[in-house]
Amino acid sequence: MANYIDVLKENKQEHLLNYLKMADETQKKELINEIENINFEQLSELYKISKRDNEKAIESQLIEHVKFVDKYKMSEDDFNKYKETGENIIKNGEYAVVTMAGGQGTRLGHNGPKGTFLLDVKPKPKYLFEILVDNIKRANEKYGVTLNWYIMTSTENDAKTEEFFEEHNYFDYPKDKIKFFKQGNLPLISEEGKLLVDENFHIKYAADGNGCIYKSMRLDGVLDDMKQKGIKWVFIGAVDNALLNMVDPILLGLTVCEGNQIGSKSVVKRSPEEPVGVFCKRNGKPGVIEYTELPTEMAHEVDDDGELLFGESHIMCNLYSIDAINKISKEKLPYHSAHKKAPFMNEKGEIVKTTNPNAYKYEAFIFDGFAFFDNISILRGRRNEDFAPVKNAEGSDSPATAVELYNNYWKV
Ligand code: UD2
Repeated sequence: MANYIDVLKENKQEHLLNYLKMADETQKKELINEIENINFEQLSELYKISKRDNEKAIESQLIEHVKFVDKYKMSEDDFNKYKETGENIIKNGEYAVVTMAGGQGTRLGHNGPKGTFLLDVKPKPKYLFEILVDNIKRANEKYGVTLNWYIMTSTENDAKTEEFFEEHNYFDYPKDKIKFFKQGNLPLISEEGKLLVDENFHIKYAADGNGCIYKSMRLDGVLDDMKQKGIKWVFIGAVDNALLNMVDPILLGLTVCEGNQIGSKSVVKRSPEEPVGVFCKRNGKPGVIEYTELPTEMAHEVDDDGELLFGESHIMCNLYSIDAINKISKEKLPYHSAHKKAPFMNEKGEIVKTTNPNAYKYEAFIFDGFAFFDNISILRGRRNEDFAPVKNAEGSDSPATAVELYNNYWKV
């Protein structure tokens, strides 16, 4: 008896044997290979996470406020000190930028990598990746450098992303200054704890979250490449912010002058329900509580001036010393589960598309890396200068809202 059959039975995944009976020889061989590579210990850990009460977990932690510096309330001396400190590092070629582009654009309804979404901005429509490359080109011009740009993709969108850059000739950016690297995957698990199979008889996996970027940077040689190039400070940002500034000497200078290894930019939360993480200290360490896990009453708590107590929003503008990334890359970040609709093939060979969430997806969150440090520098910016997310097809954080913010900022 093949030992994978025993292993499946021991781990309550014997339903996969029925798919083996249905598959043709090639599909059967591939599925057995996948079964033999399942990390069953991780599988049971992940399934336990989906049963965790996140609100209770947060209520059991000491949650305190985290200090921030408002870019528009600092003294001119401080501003100039941070600016000079940050600009010197950039001019010395010790700065690099990283874009996390492995997420799916599900909420946007865009068929393809999110960075390939065409935003109808003025004077001419631009792809999200094009907006980012223009941001880097402006910094290159200003500081007399050619910044190295590292782009994290996922198994799902890697090929299409690289094809897109080839088709657009890397937007005339020097090709040898752009390096793609891939994040990993984690299995989807049904509500009953079972692995799902797709129409091609493959076990269903999904990208393992932007928190896996640190490990991927180490395993994919990005960290070594940066060290070899003398990079000392690294910005990591999202792909879906039309006002993202990846080269902000004030954020860099503030972090260096405060003697911190990590920094991040914030904006004031728009409303208790805004789908952003909020900065705080968790058990004395810098952290972010994600919108999917922030207890409702905490989200609505206000201070004496009526301001949201948890209103300092994480907007995916994160800064690290190279040593900080190296340190986090060797740590185990927690996984978070999300209840998602996941089409799958049932044991009759039918493709099942549920109207309600039917499975759990698991991700590590980038800001959980902050917990390995005592402090973080937070620079509060302004929404209309720093944050124009493109998340939903319609309504808030949509292409329409991002286009308006972008056109107003660039006064076009
Ligand atoms: C993210 C932040 C949230 C807030 C919001 C602002 C996290 C965990 N949450 O929420 O706190 O800052 O953005 O818009 O970051 N990505 C990958 N691989 C993955 C998953 C995501 O590269 O496996 C990238 C994705 O391409 C994007 C960024 O991470 O650049 C944020 O992704 P998201 O859409 O999953 O995060 P969101 O909007 O739920």
